[in-house]
Amino acid sequence: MILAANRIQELCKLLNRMSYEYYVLDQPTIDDSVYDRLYRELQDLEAANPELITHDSPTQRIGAQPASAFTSVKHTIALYSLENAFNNDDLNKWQERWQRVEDGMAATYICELKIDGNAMALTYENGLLVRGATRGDGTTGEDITSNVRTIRTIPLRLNLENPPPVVEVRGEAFLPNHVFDRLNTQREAAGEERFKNPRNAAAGTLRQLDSRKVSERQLDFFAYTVYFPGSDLPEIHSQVHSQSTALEWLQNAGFRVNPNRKTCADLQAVQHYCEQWNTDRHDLPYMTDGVVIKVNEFSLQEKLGFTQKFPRWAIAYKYPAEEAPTILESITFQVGRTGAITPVAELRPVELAGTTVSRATLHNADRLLELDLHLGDTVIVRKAGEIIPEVVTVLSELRQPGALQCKLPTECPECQSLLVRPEGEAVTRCVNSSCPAILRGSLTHWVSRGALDINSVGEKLIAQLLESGLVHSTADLYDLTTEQLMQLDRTGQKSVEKVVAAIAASVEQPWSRVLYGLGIRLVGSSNAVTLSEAFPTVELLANAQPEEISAIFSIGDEIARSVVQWFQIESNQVLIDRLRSSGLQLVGEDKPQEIALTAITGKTFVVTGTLPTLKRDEVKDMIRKAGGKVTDSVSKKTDFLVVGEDAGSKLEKARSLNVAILSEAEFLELLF
Ligand code: 3BD
Repeated sequence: MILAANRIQELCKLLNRMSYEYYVLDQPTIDDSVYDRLYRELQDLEAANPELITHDSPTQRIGAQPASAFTSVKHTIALYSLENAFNNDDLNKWQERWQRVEDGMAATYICELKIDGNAMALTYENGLLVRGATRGDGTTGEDITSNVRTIRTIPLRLNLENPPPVVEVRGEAFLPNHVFDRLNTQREAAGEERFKNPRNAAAGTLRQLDSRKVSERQLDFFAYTVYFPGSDLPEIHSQVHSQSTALEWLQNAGFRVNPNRKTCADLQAVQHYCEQWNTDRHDLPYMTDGVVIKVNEFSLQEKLGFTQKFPRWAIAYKYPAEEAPTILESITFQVGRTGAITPVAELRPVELAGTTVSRATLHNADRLLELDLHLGDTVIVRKAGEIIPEVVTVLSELRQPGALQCKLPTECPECQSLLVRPEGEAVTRCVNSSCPAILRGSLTHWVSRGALDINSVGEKLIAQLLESGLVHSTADLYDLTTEQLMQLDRTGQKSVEKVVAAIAASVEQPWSRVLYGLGIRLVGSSNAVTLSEAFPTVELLANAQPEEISAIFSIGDEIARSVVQWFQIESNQVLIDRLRSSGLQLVGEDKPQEIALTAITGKTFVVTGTLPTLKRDEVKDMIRKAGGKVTDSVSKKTDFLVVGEDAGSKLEKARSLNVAILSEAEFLELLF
């Protein structure tokens, strides 16, 4: 019995330490599988000796029975609210105000990220977590101890030798963004309503009556306040005399404390911190909606005291709202250069994150249908960081009776041809290759910086060229004359000559840029570089099988299919021919010479078996670089089989088809 008691105690201590290292420090020192085994040993010992189960055992994080309701609890120390500041001016006024009350004392500030979660109060008695409660109205909250116990970053026992008799800890419980995203994906799949934001999802989770469900949600907690009520503890008060030392104490006791806090010597440094985190916060794995600024020294905090609602020594600097309600006035449908139809919400203008927003994307047809928008609806728009404004939700409760439902058009708004929605895709497309909108998009893309980079051809000129009928395809750009351009409403001969010269100069742009400029779906600038290196001429790419394309590292099946489909379209083949006649680079930069010199150009290879010195991938790379093709299987079209040891069925097939067979040495001879 003594043995079991000892072992249980040691296991609890060890497992709690491992859990702390894993969850709070994010630095596990022992493998998960070891944890699992020791955990199971503890479970077995506790099952055999239920009287030895302790309150801080890691097996006791999840309650056995769902609660039937939460009881309310009165906070012995009220949770205050925070005054809000929305700009530097508000911060200056706040400083002036508190300095009028208590000037002359040296003060520093501490800035903490304002976690957008749910405020909690935790009580520890003799080091053990005995209660967890919601903030409620600040005076009375709900006892959610069983749920709080499931949060892995909240210690069940303080990590201290001699804990004070009573410790009250306050902090913010929150749901990390990736957990929120996954949760919403799951809810959507199950036909349940999405949570609006991580804070609501965390609140909903904390009010769950079944703590087993809470445990699955992976809530997290940042601690920011500690009280030692009821007793005078000189040794503690000499150690904890400011907000920054309090946070250190919390960290030592085993809590997760936000690492991005900063002490600031003056308000200017505070303002700089706020500015910096206004951008940097978008890279954090959790939501923050501002900064809490506190006078650091407790002695000064005590002198300043509280108003009816707020501490005078703290203020919340709130970032401009990123979401706001507004009215949906209409929907327009934009046609992109790939023909994709993007519904755009035209909105009553609203101030958001420092700019006026009057349009927001609805992304695609699916999203439009999902939101079930009606004209005049009240919608919530969001603009976060550099992100394009988007419609997040609709407040359908506020819908006017008889409001018209927004539907997807069946015809292209620009060319009236019938729209197509491929099975299983969220996107509806116009597939008319001479649709003016697609043409406009294609031209804009062609002249863009990453593609042919023809700076002097802008949106306005493109519109003129299309309207006048001078241009029907990107290839037409290269046939434009000064005289034709002079007919357009342009400034003068000089600028027209500049345009013609710029277009003419663009024929020197490398093959990779031309390929990118073609605007093939999924072929962005880096895929274009990869493809142009693997397929040094347009013929090689145009004649490639999807497997040959997807065999290239970093090029997937879908990209390969998109490329093959593009080259199958006759108008695209005509385009390539015309670009070639205009002198555009459809061949890799210094490849022509190299290709002319080898017997590999245009030939199809299969590589099999273990080669004496080279890796198969190296050989394939060399073949592609020399203008040859590589495929996976031997067929009548195969010109050469490069073989090593243990070749197998490919060698037999090559023999039966009379395909030339090369050893590594023979291959190298052919190459050089
Ligand atoms: C945070 C008050 C004081 C102790 C009062 C200064 C208002 C929510 O990260 N410090 C923080 C955070 C919140 C805080 C204080 N420090 N109060 C703090 C806070 N780092 N979010 N809050 N709260 C907590 C609130 N909650 C719901 C409804 C009304 N007010």
